[in-house]
Amino acid sequence: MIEKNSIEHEKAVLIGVINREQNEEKVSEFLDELEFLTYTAGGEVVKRFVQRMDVPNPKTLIGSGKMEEVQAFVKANDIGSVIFDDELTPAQQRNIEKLLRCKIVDRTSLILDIFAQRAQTSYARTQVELAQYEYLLPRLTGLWTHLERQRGGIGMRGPGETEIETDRRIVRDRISLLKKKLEKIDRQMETQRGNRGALVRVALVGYTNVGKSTLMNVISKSEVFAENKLFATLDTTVRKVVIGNLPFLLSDTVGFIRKLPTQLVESFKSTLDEVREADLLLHVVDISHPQFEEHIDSVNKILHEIGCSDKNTIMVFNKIDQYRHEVIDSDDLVTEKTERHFTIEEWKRTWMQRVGDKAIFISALNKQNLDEFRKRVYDEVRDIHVTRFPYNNFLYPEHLDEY
Ligand SMILES: Nc1nc2c(ncn2[C@@H]2O[C@H](COP(=O)(O)OP(=O)(O)OP(=O)(O)O)[C@@H](O)[C@H]2O)c(=O)[nH]1
Ligand SMILES: [Mg+2]
Repeated sequence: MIEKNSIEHEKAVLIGVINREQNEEKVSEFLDELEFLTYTAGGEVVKRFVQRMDVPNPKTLIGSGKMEEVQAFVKANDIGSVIFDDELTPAQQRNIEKLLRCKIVDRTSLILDIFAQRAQTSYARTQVELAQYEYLLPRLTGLWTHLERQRGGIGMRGPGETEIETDRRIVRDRISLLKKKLEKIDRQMETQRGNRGALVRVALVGYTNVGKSTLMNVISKSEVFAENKLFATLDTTVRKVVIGNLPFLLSDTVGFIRKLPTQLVESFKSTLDEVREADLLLHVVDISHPQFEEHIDSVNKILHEIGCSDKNTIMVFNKIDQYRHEVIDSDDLVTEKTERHFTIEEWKRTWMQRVGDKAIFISALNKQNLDEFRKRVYDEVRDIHVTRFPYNNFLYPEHLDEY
């Protein structure tokens, strides 16, 4: 089921749609992210097609004129995959496949593909495989409904349906098998988590590629894989960290993304248990990313979905070394100042206003402001510890100079 590097070094084309919900600028941002996803999956984007339309074409998503343009380009340039930012219905996918005669990928299947490539442990692989089958199941139905309709009528129903049923059953059996396998691993991991004792648990969460693993590495002096690609981390790593003389557990886990496929959220349930069971979340943000505030919203949405929105959270704004604000020419009386022109100081003020001392600005890579970060985490962990063990205060020295 898991295909490795299925679109490696392939030439790809991206397709986005401008409508009432997403204006031109938004679509261009979405396609930037889709391009990064494509690159992470091993593909190379050679062209983007964007169409303005309020109602999507039920047959092919984009209009027939635009589709002809894409068709000609695909043929002339040896394109391996055409990647849509919007989710396609099974019927649209089939129709487009017939027209373009190359792989048709949507955002969800692209993300699933990356997860499949990146899954290292058998646990992660099982989770991804489950998500892939969950994605496949309704599409399988669609495929056969199409054939059913084509054959149609009396006499054709029997064998057709048997085939559909057989296919669906195979996939369903596989799904329940994978679920059982995961349940077993879950129980083992639960026991493992239970064995960790009474230490306070802190979890790094955030959008993908914001620097969670890098921060984990500098804080815990460990060697968690970090790179400038999306979803570098799929498995959860837990390390014991000591700040001052206060030990706690820090976990680094899978990054989030806008429209994270629901199948993935569901099958990564157990990986996300680490987040669910944490006493404190460090929500890491890449402040140098132009859409960082949207990223925060996406992460909060997923945290809400997994029942973690009320957790004690510190906002960690990372990559301050890389942040560049746009400067307005002082003679420029026309351009209005927007968030794009905020300096780090201004961002600090706005976020401090929102979350008080629960915001901190650092660079994990250049190790800027890490002492303040450590102190903030220390204070928070200590407070949790004190509430939990009110009589056990031997841990806290008078002077906290040595973090
Ligand atoms: N300039 C700069 N780059 C950073 C900083 N922190 C991390 N990076 C880079 O950002 C990229 C992503 O870092 P990771 O630590 O892998 O990010 P992550 O959040 O763990 O990503 P996923 O596991 O993919 O979700 C790497 O290329 C890091 O070197 C920072 O403070 N400044
Ligand atoms: Mg990571």
